[in-house]
Amino acid sequence: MTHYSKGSEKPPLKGDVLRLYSMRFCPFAQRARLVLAAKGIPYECININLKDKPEWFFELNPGGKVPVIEHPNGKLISAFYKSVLGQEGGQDAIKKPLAEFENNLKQNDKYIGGDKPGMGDYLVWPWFERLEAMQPQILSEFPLTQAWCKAMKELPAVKDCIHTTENHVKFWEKYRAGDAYSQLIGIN
Ligand SMILES: N[C@@H](CCC(=O)N[C@@H](CS)C(=O)NCC(=O)O)C(=O)O
Repeated sequence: MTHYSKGSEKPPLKGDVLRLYSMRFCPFAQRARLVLAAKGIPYECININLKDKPEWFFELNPGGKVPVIEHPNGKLISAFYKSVLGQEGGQDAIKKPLAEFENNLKQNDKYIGGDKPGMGDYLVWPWFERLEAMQPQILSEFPLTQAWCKAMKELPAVKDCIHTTENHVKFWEKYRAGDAYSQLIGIN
C-alpha cells in the first residue's frame, strides 16, 4: 500500500468519487473512515507519508495534517451548513439527523445520558448553538431537543463559551462576504 511522499505526483481524482487523505495509524483519519463506512459513502483512500510529505499535499491543507477530504467538484458543504445558510435542500437534509437526535433523547432526561451533562452533550452543542441562532424555526419541530438546548444554555461552561445570536448572525453575514475581520465580531 503506497504512502505518498515528497517528489510524488498527486494521483488524479477518480471521476466523482470522494477522496480521503489519510495515514493508516492516525486516529483522526480513522474517525473519518469510520463515519464514511458507517454511512456507506464510497470513497478513495490516499495515504500520506507524514514523515516525508508530498509538496502537493500542502495545497490541500497548508497545515500538512491528515485527514483531508477532497471532492472532485471542490464543493463539500454539510447539511448543517446548508441549513444554517438557508440554502436549498438544507432544511430537509438536517431534519433527518435532528429526528434521530430527538428520538434518542429520553422524555425525562435533561441531558443526553441522564440528569447530568456529559461529554456527548458538550461535543454536539456548538452545532445546536448555531442552528438555534440561525434557523430557530427548524428546532420548533423537535420539542425534546428544544428543552435540551434550554438546559444546555444554563450550564456554566456553555454560558462561558456561548456567542450571542446577534453575533452569530453578524459573523455569518460578514464571513460569507469574505470579510477578513469577521472573526473579531463581538470583540470591542
Ligand atoms: N484534529 C486535527 C488533528 C489531525 C492530526 O493531528 N493529524 C496528525 C496525524 S494523527 C498529522 O497529520 N500529523 C502530521 C503533522 O503534524 O505534521 C485535525 O483533524 O485537524
